[in-house]
Amino acid sequence: MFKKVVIFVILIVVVFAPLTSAVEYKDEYTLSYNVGPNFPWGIGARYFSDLVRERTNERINIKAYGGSSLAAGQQTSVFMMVRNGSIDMALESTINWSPQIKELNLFTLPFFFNNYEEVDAVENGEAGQYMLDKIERFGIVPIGWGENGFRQITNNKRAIHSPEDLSDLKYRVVGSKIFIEIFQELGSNPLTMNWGEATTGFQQGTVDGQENPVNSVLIPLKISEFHEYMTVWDYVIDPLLIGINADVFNSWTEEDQEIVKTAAKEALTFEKMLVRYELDDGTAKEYIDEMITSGRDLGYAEDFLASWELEDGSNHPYKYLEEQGMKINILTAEEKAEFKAQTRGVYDKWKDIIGQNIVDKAESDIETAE
Ligand code: X2X
Repeated sequence: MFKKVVIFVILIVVVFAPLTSAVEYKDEYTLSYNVGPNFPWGIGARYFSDLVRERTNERINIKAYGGSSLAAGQQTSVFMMVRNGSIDMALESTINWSPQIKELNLFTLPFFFNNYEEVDAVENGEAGQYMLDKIERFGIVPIGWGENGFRQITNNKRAIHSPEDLSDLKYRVVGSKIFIEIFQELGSNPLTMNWGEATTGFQQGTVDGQENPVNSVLIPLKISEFHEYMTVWDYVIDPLLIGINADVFNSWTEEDQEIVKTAAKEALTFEKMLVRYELDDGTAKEYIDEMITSGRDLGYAEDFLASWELEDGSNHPYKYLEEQGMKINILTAEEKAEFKAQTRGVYDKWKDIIGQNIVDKAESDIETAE
């Protein structure tokens, strides 16, 4: 009997050992992001991959590719490529994934979000969870929220105070339907372009203007070289997400999955604070300044801040752009109300497309957090 048990145990070990040992790891994993390495997305991607490499003792090596180059610049194709495994993971704007995950258009409902507290409440609340679950059902494991920021408009013709000021201007927008509809409803002429073509469009004057967040894109892009006017209207918020192909994620040990998740949270909090630097109530600056002096080498983030330092050594995004020759106007409450009223049709239409249930969830997330 004893002999039989021993043989049985040996058999079990021999047959199942290959299944229980970890699946082979790849030498390198690809991560896609849109825009360049010196932009906060690039900095976030680098910080994330550094943390993962260190904490997994180089078991997981992530190589980040900017400019959506893994998708030949087609930023709205990245979701499908992570899904089918041709890219392992992405640090991506919710706008670029919104053609596939319609709920992500919640962030682009015109004038829905009023401040960062509301954005955080929705990301960390039921509405945010609903979106993450939906992404996961598509075979991508989302592991944390970062940020591109509230998107502002710039152009080379005039300051924008009312929808009429926009009416004869050509605007570059991302290839996502809701953007086209918002600009059309405002009487303007939107043109869809991938980010990779947009700068050429500004240089050659194919378009008069564009919309993007300040710290995250406009400052590192040096928008003042193309456009003289910026209008702060905070009309939509643009979060980022890190999402990993589910087969890749599941090929890692549980311990490594936890390391990757924690690294994403830390790197994305850092990235989020960088894009809110001097645009919030002071929390972001305090956080970043403390991190930079904490001993860890975050030289790439220091270089980013140094690239838009004012003469007195401080950083302020609007003052900096003004020093670069831009004219900046922040919409008054009355001016904003006019834009909000004029885009109400898009809001109502998209509320139905996104789903009333998720809009309700978002509203209650915001109320609960207050
Ligand atoms: O294309 C844009 O405008 C950008 C860089 O903000 C996004 O990827 C959404």
